[in-house]
Amino acid sequence: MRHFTSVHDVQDLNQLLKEAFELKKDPFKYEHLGKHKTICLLFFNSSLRTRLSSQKAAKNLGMEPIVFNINDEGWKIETEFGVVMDGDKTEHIKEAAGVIGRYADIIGVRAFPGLKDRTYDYSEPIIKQFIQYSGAPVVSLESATRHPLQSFADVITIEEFKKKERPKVVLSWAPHPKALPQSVPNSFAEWVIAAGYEVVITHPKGYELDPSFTKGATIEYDQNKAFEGADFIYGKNWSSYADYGKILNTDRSWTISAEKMKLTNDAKFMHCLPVRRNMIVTDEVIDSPNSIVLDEAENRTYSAQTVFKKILENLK
Ligand code: SN0
Repeated sequence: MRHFTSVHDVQDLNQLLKEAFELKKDPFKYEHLGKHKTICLLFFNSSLRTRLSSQKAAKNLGMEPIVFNINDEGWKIETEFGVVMDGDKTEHIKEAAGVIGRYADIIGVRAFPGLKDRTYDYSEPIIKQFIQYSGAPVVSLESATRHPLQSFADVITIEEFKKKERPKVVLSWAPHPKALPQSVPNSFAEWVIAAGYEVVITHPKGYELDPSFTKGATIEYDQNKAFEGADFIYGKNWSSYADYGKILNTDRSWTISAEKMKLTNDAKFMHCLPVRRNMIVTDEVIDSPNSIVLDEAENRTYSAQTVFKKILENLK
């Protein structure tokens, strides 16, 4: 593996899962692999789990992590080409990426979408420019359209908790006061489809995701019907893809409640976090024994560590 930006960078998902479980059992098995290697974790946006789990994963492999909140602490970065830089942007992404590539053996980048221009966001300018101009392997720490380390951790978690070979996994839209990216649901859909689960996506009309991420999933507009017999409920809000970046609905009848969970096959509740309590999910559900949100968060270390290990093995 050279870059990691989506499930398409994974040659063999079963093998990757095996390696993740090996690392979870014995996190320091490869503690010398990253000796004298540097990973730069670059954040254009906020983070809790991604930042901490990536640092921990890097340290478990013997790597030195440098964490840089570029928007708060760095020069303002210009990402457009051919512009006269006479405004507030000090440094071009071409030099910034090139410089970081001289310091780091691996670069992790988090850059959310602007949610204004769909074509621009879905062309993944930031992550692509880092790949092109840094000369280093690039790991997505959530890009405009995907959050692959989260989705990989989600699949690890489903594998740990599933009671049947092919569980029914339901991705449910839920209300939120802010316009959020489609990255987490896009990415979750493509990973759980690749894992071979029965995948159902439920959301109000107008919240259809880009169909290139959901091919192989069933779209069910009736949330109650979608929940019937589910083994896993994955709650998440996203803004509209069709009416790009817009909030079309804040209907709290979509909030994941104990009553809705009763329709399922004693399903586990999942969410990538951070989660807005009593908007996305009621206190009762997230505080119930069926909630596995902390297990998911714990597995972020092993999804990151597995990916960093694959990239390190490919460096030499
Ligand atoms: C991000 C998202 O993509 O939905 C990151 C999730 C890992 N979530 C948010 O930005 C939540 C913001 C909020 O105010 O609740």
